[in-house]
Amino acid sequence: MGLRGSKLPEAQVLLLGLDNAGKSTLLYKLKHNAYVSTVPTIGFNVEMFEAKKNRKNIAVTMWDVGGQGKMREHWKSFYEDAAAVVFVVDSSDRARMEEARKELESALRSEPLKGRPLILVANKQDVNGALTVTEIKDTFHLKRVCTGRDWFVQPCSASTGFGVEEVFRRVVQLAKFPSDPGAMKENIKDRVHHLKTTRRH
Ligand SMILES: Nc1nc2c(ncn2[C@@H]2O[C@H](COP(=O)(O)OP(=O)(O)OP(=O)(O)O)[C@@H](O)[C@H]2O)c(=O)[nH]1
Ligand SMILES: [Mg+2]
Repeated sequence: MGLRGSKLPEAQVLLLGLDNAGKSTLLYKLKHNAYVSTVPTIGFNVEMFEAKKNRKNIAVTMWDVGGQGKMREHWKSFYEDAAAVVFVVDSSDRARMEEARKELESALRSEPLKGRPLILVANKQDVNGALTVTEIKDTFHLKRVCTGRDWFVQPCSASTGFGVEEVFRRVVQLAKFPSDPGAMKENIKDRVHHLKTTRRH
């Protein structure tokens, strides 16, 4: 993965979540600061952002992969290079919370995503009866499934813009960039670990 053209230290960020969670709405709200009417994503959308971290310019590439049943089979092809996962949940869809929990857990259990930070976006907070951050944390057993990784739950409404900038700020904070202090050492450690574990199969 990676978009050509940027010479800045770059991190690939993966937007995951069930269909209708609001991933594409979030992506376009971030990119254009506007509500964009979406259709279910077949394949993926990708956008690049520039920001600052530790007073250095950095680039964030966000991959928004379709969340419909058939599309989820393709999620794993994006895992390898993901510096962070943003998992978007429709907080008002109580009926599908368990389905979302299972998908998140299965993604986080995969080898390439081991130790990668998670930003869980509790989206659609503008809808009456939406689960709160505390309820989401409990429902997703986040303390347990996020052992060994940095994580944060951000309340958000991708359509109104509430919490959207905070999502991005957390992404920049938690994702590792090549310019971060000690990042080279970490990258090499990750790479060796990955090679060791994939060789076994
Ligand atoms: N009320 C409300 N509706 C939202 C919000 N975010 C997204 N939506 C709506 O939810 C629907 C689905 O949004 P999408 O962004 O297309 O969902 P998605 O996660 O990209 O779905 P797939 O591409 O199928 O994986 C659209 O009708 C959006 O307008 C929100 O914060 N609040
Ligand atoms: Mg979409």
